[in-house]
Amino acid sequence: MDFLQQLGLEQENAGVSTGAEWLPSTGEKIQSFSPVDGRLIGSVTATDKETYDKVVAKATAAFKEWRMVPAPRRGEVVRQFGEALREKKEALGKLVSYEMGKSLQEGLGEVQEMIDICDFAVGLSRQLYGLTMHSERPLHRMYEQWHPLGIVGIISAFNFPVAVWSWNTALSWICGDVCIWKPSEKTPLCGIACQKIIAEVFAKNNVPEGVSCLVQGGREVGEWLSNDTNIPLVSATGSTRMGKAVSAAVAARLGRSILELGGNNAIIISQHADLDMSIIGALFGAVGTAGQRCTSTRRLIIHESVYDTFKEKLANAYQQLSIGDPLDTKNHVGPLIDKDAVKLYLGAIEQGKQQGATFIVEGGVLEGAGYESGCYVKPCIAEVTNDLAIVQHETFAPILYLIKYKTIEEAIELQNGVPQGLSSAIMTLNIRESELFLSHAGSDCGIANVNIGTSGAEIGGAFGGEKETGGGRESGSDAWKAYMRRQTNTMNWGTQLPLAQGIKFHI
Ligand code: UN1
Repeated sequence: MDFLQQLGLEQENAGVSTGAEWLPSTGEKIQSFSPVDGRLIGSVTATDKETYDKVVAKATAAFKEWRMVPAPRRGEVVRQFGEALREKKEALGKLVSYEMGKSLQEGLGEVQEMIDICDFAVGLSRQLYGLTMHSERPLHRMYEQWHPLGIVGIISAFNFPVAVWSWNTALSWICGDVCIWKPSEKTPLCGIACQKIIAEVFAKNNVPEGVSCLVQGGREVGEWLSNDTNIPLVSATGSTRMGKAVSAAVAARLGRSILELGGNNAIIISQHADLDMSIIGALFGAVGTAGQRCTSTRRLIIHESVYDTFKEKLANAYQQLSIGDPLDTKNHVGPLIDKDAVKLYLGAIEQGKQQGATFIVEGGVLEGAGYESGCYVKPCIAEVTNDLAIVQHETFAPILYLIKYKTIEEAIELQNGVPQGLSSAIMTLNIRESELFLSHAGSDCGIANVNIGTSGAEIGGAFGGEKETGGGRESGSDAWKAYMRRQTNTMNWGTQLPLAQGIKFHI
């Protein structure tokens, strides 16, 4: 386990940090067990309220300094962060794989997303553009500026334990904001490793303590962040249930939130699809990361004329999957995050059966050598109708539902007929179908793809979705605007004070 040492991880770690400084706290010890082999990797100490308040005070003071650093200079620090990640890519990718359970390729891919968002943010640090407008009054000028917001609270999930933090921090930092991050209590060591990497970069650049803060803990710590009027923006990734609680708490104090919640993503497989290509898209989408991406493919909506052929090809492909240690690159599917996730997976299969789902590839928990952690499960496939309660619900596991359709309009209705709205795709070589799918009468999701699957979005686009997915956008495009406050400025350079809307006011 060289990577643990390379990342500076100890058996017991302080969990709270404002940068180079690690703060003692009296919170509970969170133990991190690997789903790969069930071994204890290490522990961290959660934050208590008093220590949390110290972190907020430090971050508040740091913001006053950091916001005055020119944005391109902040970008230069983020560039160096990207360089540090390039050096640590192998070690951090292994930690992600070992602590979270995704394949090593995907662990490395996640660190690559961090590197990519740093590159994106560096360029952006010279492009935080506002518009200029023509004033209706003579000798006046109007324009808008984007100013830093303050502290950004980041609540991230176990499934992307490092990348989601970096999407938020890389943008926040170039925007002049400071961050307080609460990683998932299921992947606390990923949090420690990232904080150590950034602390080194910040120290070299004399960035004040408090620009990158880490707090550890469960729901209670998330509630402190959500209710804290010192924190103008909370960016939360996780379940819809968690998102609703964060959203309500932040809205009650009229703060802002960016919510990136559950998906129930479908691929429409048309009769005009390249079926071989569609198999790869569907397979990776459904079983990649053991079905634990918010963009994982949960439903396949297949045209009746190709339904049986596709079903057979897919079931064959499932037989080829090797399930096991995700650090061994010959395996396709690793474990679920923990035994609670296994229970939810089994519960969903049971409920599916009760509600009328017919399993054509059976699920189950794997036992025996290599599966000692109890977290390895078989990816499974069920034939269903879209209205089953279990199909309407996001289960974070490799359970794939097949649904049959007759017309493209019906397929789009089925695709949209769930409470969530994150990612969607159509496999077709027919341009009328693909254009309809992408039109305003088409997919209602934040992400809509043609001839690729639902997962694996690039960082350059805005990432997020509609309806119960929460409406937030992170990462690329102009998602940065959510991390800043817009100010409209009107300048009068004349000798009169004309009022807008033609109002005359004399004394
Ligand atoms: C998530 O699952 O929360 O599009 C993020 C993807 C990845 C990000 C997923 N780039 O699958």
